[in-house]
Amino acid sequence: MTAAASLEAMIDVHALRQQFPILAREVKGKPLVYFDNAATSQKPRLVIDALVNYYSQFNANIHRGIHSLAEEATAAYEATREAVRAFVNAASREEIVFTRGTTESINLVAYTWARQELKAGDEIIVSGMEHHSNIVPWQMLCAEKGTVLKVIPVTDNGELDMDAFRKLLSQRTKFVSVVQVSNALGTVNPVQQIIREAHAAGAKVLVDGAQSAVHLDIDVQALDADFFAFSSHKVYGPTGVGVLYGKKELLLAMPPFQGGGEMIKQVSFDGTTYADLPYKFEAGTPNIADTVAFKAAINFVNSIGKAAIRAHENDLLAYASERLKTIPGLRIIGQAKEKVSVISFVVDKVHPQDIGILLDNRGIAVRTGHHCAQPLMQRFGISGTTRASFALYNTREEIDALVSGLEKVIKMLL
Ligand code: C6P
Repeated sequence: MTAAASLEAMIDVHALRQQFPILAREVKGKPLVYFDNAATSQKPRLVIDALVNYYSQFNANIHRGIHSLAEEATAAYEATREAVRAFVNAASREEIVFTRGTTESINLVAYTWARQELKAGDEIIVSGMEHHSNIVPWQMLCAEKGTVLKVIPVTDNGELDMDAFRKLLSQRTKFVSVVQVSNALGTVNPVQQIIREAHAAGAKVLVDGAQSAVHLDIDVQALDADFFAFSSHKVYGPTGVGVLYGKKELLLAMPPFQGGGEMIKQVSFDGTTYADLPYKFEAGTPNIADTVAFKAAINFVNSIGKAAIRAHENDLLAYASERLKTIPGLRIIGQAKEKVSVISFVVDKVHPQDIGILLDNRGIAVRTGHHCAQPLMQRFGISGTTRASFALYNTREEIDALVSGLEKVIKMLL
């Protein structure tokens, strides 16, 4: 048995599926095949139970009350912060800021660090495979400050053109913001190398980990990332919770994001002082319940182990890639050497949306469209793709259902 196969054997998919109540339901009278995991993963019972338990047993506002419920809720909320710290190997819990999601985490950096540090003529580099949430905040900043946005081109097989990246780097480069794993192609980008080279040019780096955190081992210290952003809901956790990791010295020097309760030390009409890290960036009552339940998701992932998850998902990726190639007229967009379990494809003369609707009639959930990566679609000269993204609970049988469903759907549409 190969090392990968032995790791895969460690995942008992059929037992695991029992832990996800939603996987037992039917859609349009057919068993649900959920292949939209890159949009959001399904939640194991442990996470759902943690949410119910929070509201049933110790709901209270945090960091303010001295009564027992408030103390318990605060302890549970802060326990998630510690779990996240360990999950990404940050040096300290002060470096973990809770947000609403990756989008808000990136905006936080744009509105605070970048607004304070960047001036007209400074350059920001993003890549041609970014999600809109890692493009638009920087365009808004450029419009306000006169900074200049540069774009790393994407090659035909869906990788970053690293030589072009090196040519873009200069003394004017002050910030690089790149996605670690493309949501639309599945490409794993060499972010460690990008960070090293950007640092050598004197720039800070944000890594968009929205798609990577669920598949790859994340070690922000080994990466030497200045900022790292991701969302709970793509890591088997609840929606409405995100993480911004930032190096302590950067967070300390940054102005607050939003003003309000929780983020202050002392308020008077003569002046206000701000709370210590990370609370300076967490104004108002946060999403306590979902944050508390996010810890159950992290424990769930840790209990299986990313290596075993990856081995299983890589098997699904290889199997699906081979099977999809047998469909006439189907072209996979994104053939990078390093990929996670995301397959985007187009079919000659067939609109992705029609495929999505007809697959849904067969109980198969895929995502169709531009995947919030319109510049990437423009790069490939297409309006969108059909995307199937696999998680640890998916099976080869489900891929068989996708392939036979696709064959029938394409016949109907041609
Ligand atoms: N991508 C997808 O179906 P939020 O919505 O804030 O949790 O995450 C935004 C985001 C940022 N970066 C990347 C690489 C992403 O993939 C996403 C979310 C979903 O691909 C919804 S468009």
